Amino acid sequence: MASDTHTLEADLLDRVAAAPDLQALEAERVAVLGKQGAVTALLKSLGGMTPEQRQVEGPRIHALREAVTEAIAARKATLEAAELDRRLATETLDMTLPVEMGPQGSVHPVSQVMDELAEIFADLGFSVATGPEIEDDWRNFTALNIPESHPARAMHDTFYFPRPEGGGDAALDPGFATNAARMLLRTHTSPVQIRTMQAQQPPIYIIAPGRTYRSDSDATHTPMFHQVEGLVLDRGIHLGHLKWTLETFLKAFFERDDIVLRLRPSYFPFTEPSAEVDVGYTMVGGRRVLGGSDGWMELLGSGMVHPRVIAACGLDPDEWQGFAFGCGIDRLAMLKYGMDDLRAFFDGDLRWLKHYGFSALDVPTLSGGVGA
Ligand code: 2NM
Repeated sequence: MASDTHTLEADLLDRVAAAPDLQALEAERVAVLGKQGAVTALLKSLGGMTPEQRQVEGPRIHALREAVTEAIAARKATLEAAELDRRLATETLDMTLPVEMGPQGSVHPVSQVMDELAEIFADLGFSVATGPEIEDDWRNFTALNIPESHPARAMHDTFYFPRPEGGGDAALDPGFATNAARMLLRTHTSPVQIRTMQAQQPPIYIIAPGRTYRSDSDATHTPMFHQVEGLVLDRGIHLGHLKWTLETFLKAFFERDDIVLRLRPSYFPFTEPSAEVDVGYTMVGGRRVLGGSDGWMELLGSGMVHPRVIAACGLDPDEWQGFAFGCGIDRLAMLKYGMDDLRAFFDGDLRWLKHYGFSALDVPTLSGGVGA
């Protein structure tokens, strides 16, 4: 019996050591230690032995089971280590490959158009000027030759801040009208032009894009909207410069050579003379497309800067003349990229942004096309 157990043990250990893979080893384990296994059968045979036999055979059989169990565990560890080595060697991951999902998010059409404007006007020698959205009454109205009685000052148009306690009115610009220091949300970006004229000597060639606010809300008006205004102040500037600049800008922006402008006499307090600028359009499949001149749509306001505005900024209007213009950026974006509901611009709807947004890498350049 003793030599039987020894022979069996040697045989089993050989087979365990020879198991080529984890699957074969598991089959071996079941054949030896499973319910019908060889060693299990030996353990069962203990029941039919006399106590004397059991005393001798018991420890041998248990030792055999112990030895085989250990051998299987050792072989399993070896095979698992080999399997891991094999996977590490074959399942390589190239960390230099681009990630599967590209960058999420997109550039809002308003931002895209602002970048396009900056690019087009930079090519004409203009720089971008910015200023605060919270302004004082003087820079937003008075300096622009908008008298106290002007309808634009009516409470329903302008978002005013409450007057400071104890009436600190004259604190900001002492010497001006008592309302001068009253704070408000700018109703146009013109105060940026005022700040620029106050701060630097001409020649001045700037555009001022940014957020503006008016207490107005319907299908075509939002309380916050975006404007771009331009200002040129130099010697000998006349209406011809204004028309050429706007024509050149619109041709570049809409990427068409057949853009036609029509200047209509108009009135703004801050320009004299003033002109409404209409752009010709043609009907294409029931849609108005800029270019040609089947009809006219009003797109910009403009004019020669009023001498009183130049003087209010501390400059001599006999020495410096200039033109200015303004238009809505949101409207420019709608016309160029075909959106029809202004309110959707500021809803923050991810599906809308995904559809109308631009890639962060799609930077407008004159050489690459500003409408790309
Ligand atoms: C417009 C139309 C016409 C304008 C005037 C000025 C300033 F500061 F130079 F006087 N800035 N912007 C202007 C002129 C704006 O927007 C429809």
